[in-house]
Amino acid sequence: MMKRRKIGLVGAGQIGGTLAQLIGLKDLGDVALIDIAEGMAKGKALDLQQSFAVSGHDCVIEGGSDYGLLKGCDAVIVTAGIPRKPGMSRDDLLKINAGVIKTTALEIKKHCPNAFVIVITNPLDIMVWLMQQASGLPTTHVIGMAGVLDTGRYKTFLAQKLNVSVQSIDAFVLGGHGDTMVPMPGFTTVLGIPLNHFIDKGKITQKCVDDIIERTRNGGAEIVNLLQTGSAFYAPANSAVQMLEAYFYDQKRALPCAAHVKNAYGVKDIYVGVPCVIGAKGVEDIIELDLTEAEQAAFHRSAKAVEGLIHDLERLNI
Ligand code: A3D
Repeated sequence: MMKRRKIGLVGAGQIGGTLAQLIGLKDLGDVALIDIAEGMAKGKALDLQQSFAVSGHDCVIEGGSDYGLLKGCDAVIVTAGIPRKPGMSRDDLLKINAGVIKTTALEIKKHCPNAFVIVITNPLDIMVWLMQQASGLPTTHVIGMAGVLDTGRYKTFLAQKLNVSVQSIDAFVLGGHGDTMVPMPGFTTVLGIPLNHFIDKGKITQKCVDDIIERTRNGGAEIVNLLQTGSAFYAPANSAVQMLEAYFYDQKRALPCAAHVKNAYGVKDIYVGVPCVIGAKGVEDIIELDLTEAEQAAFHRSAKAVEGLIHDLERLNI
């Protein structure tokens, strides 16, 4: 008999709540929703449980502030942390969120050391690095969500411009999350046909592709400015669920994720966005590509930014 899966969600904010809903509606398993704001975790759990009763989904969802709820989880998705507030320095934010990740890492190690862990908390690449270091979980089982979301944004804008379904577009982004992300137009295709063909045929201009890349890089900020409070949460949650499904269903799906790179792309022992294969063993492979000089330089800038943050953590004694 197959046991029901259990998914721990640390952080019951915008993304955490959306994740819980998606997991329930997709019948991926039971949910433990944990947040320092106990009432919010309990309240959202109760609301969602009642919503599952309406749609006839069997997901059992518990909420609270006790990390003991993580016991028996097969996977954990971490969104806990605070956003940067006015007047707060980058170091302040790094310190606070690093503290949250460290605590969470130790609790995961204690309650569900065999879980597959997906980190979403920003600053992403360094938070996922810290999660692995502090938990001691295998690098195959600690991964960060960013590339799937960034790729989703890139594909959205391209599909709109080319007037084709997003389903026909294949693409990925490389490098760290945020300003240093490296979209890869050279590896973008529509029905397997390289994007360059569409530029040659006048379906889209190079300038337009460049603008789309820029808009993708600023995709998070664009939504923050529109929402006024908070940041994107539907697409980030959907992206993490895609990674979770690849693991649960042993899809061996190639996805761009913040993964541990032991020695590839000219970097060693850091977490950075690379195309990886996710299956039942976690991160089963990292796909290495021959990059152009410009792509390699952009990737290095991205990796350097992550290394800089590792030094910041040491400097701040974290
Ligand atoms: P939000 O709605 O603020 O939820 C975060 C939750 O974490 C809040 O409910 C807090 O109460 C909770 N929390 C804070 N400290 C703790 C703690 N010590 N233990 C347990 N819970 C705690 O944010 P959100 O859901 O919109 O975003 C969550 C995170 O994801 C933020 O760090 C965002 O910056 C980040 N994010 C990353 C991406 C990427 O692509 C990497 C995209 C969007 C958001």
